[in-house]
Amino acid sequence: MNLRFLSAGESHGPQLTAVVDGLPAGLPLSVDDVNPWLKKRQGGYGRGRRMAIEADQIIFAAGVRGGRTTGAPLALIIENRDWQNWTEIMDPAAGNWPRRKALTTPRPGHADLSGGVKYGHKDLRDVLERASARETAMRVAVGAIAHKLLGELGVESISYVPMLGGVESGVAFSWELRERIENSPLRMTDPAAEARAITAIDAAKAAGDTLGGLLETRFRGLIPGLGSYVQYDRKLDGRIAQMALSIPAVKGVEIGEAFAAAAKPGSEVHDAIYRSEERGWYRRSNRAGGLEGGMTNGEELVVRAALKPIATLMRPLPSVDVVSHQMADAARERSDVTAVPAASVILEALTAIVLADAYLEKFGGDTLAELRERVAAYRERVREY
Ligand code: EPS
Repeated sequence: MNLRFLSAGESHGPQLTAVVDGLPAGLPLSVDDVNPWLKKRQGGYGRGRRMAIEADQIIFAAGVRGGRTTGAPLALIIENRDWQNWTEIMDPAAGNWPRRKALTTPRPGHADLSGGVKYGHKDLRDVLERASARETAMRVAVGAIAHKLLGELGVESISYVPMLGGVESGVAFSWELRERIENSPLRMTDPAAEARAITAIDAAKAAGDTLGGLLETRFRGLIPGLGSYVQYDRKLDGRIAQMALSIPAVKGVEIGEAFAAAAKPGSEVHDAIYRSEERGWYRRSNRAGGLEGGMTNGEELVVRAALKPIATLMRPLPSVDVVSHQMADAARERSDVTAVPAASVILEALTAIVLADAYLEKFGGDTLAELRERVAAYRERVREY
């Protein structure tokens, strides 16, 4: 891995922290490259009261000087405003049992039970604080930086919601709809579907229920040949799928038209190859979603993921108390009704990390200038191939 990072931080602890290693020196970088992503991730109709408390801002604590990366590891911080209300409960010093706000009734579909069994916690807050999707704020910050690097290499991206709570968008994606998507409370292409999905979210909220959906991200301007077919762990589709499935509540990933293609003959699935002086190598269809043989093929990358409904239900499912072993309703925590629009932004950001890593793997480069030269030379070779 060329672009490496680790994050730490609890949902109601003082802050989220990350160390990012492997970025070239000379990448222009300011908080304005990251904060709009954090804001987008916080948005979307159907989010809970927590998002009214937070206003996520990135702090560069190392690795950036004078608006540029230095080549040293980046240290990133996002403070949790809500921590002010949790200082006693989250205090690292030894405390009394039972703790205030201890959680002992695991939520079906959440990490609570398996995490408690695994780490021996009876206050399941010790599990949920880290299992919380709050953690994705920091990964989106890392993704925003990866996206900035990709932008320098001529790559652009988008994310949107093709379906929420069973309400499908009736308007096919196109890049011209970018502004509509960015201004939509659900990141949907279709205003009519959006209105119906908002009604569905309101109904789910009234019923104490939650909704899932589909997320899609696209990247264009990619070179062919990122990733490799030669070894299983170098295949880019596998690397993207791993990253996508690491988003809390994502349970399925699709590249291109994979699930529909499974029912069709090969002649209707594969994308015929063309070449012209003007366009170089190209396809007239992109059912493969930009990946063949574990490598980019130069067409648009299309990644879709399925997000299950959030596990915290205000009208909870049956569960068993881990202390008393009596049947009890699953825990109710303040939560979102749906986070599908936010998850689409997360999918886009995390895919950007995989792609930035793949560029650095193929081209190396200690400086952005070096990296750009090498990418430009390769593009020339691809044209002539
Ligand atoms: C989450 C529960 C909610 C969400 C949170 C994820 O937080 P709280 O328990 O503080 O109300 O708002 O998401 C975020 C904090 C975030 O930044 O996305 C959970 O249990 O996963």
